[in-house]
Amino acid sequence: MNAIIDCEHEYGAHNYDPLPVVLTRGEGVYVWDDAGNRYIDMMSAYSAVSHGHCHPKLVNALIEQAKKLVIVSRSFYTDTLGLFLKTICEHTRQDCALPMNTGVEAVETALKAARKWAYTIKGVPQDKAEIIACKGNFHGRTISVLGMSTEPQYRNGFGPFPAGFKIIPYGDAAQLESAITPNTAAFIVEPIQGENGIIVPPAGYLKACADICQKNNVLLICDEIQTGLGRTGKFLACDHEGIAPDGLILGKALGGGLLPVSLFLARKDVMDVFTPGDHGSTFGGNELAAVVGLAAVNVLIEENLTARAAESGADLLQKLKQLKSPIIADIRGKGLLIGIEINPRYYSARALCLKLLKKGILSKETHGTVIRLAPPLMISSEQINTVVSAISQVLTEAEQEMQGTVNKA
Ligand code: IF1
Repeated sequence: MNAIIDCEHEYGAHNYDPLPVVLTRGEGVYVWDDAGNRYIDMMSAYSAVSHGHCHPKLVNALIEQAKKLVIVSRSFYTDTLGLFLKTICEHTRQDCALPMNTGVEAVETALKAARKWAYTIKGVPQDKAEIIACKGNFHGRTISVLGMSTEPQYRNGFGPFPAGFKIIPYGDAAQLESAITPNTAAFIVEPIQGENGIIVPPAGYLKACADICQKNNVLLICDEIQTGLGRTGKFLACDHEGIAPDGLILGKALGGGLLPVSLFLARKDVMDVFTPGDHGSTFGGNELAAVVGLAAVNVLIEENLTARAAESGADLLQKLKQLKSPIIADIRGKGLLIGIEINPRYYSARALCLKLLKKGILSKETHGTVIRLAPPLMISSEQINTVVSAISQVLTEAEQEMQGTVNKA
């Protein structure tokens, strides 16, 4: 293991601080390390592997298409992109979609659409469009998207950033209303803030924001790159509040855990601001991505993964809430997007993740104090029980260590 880690350390940028494990194989909820140890993956690659690792139907779809035609550029039509876009528009009740690759590329697409819609449809003066985002947001790491970020570490050393963004607190619709001006193009928001620590806003927040946006002719754009595609127990997290945003961003699991596939979806009048040559991407909407993306949506439906996420998530949340420990500050989430907030005065979230690793559970802390639990959506109740038992054991170990230090003191 060490030689592999040393090699990555020597030749790779140090932009991550991985846990000390070298993974070599994945199947469903499980991954194996280079010593043959098996782990339950509670990270699913930040929700990109909702279907489970190396899903046979998705891998076969990829292999068969890879033998036929992979990419010809958008200079030509292909026989799969239309069906993929039609299918995802029907499931999300959006009029049309623009395919990209990574999540942040789809976010950039959304920002460009919102600005051009503001200038050409709403009548905002050129270069005066404002886009409102929330404190604690995470929409990706390009320099323009970081223009909205409030996280010092993601911004330090990378300025200057483009203008045109306004930040409001998350979870308070009244703050949105008071931030809107005649130049406001859009409000971009995560239905649940993932990176910020699985922050679930008050019930009714999204609906209130949707009403405020409609009243003020402001586009509501929901970033469902992490919360979408069944993760929170509904096809979209927006569905919990029965709203259909004016713009929607999908990514991660849309690629079936096999390759990057993302989309910006929107109302027709918004998407129609793009004219040929306005925007594009070499790999955006390639034949392979369209086939895998379509298969990912179909498997999500066929295997009823959204309902399973709702049921398993409720089961996991309820069992976690029964764990009583001073180390736990809060347990929160929706569906299979759950966070355990650790009280930093008592223990470190990363240290607990290292203990969980030794017990065959893969997880990772986010924002320093929150342990993210976001497994593949087909996790079984037995596997959930194994995870809860391991968490209970590591909490007990941590408390004994704390007690030990108290006794020594
Ligand atoms: C990292 C976070 C999770 C996202 C939302 C857009 C993007 C993401 C809501 C951009 C990406 C990833 C990025 C990855 C870690 C991971 C992450 F902690 F960074 F925020 F999941 F919570 N909108 N999130 O969550 O999509 O361009 O990456 O495909 O950058 O370390 P991307």
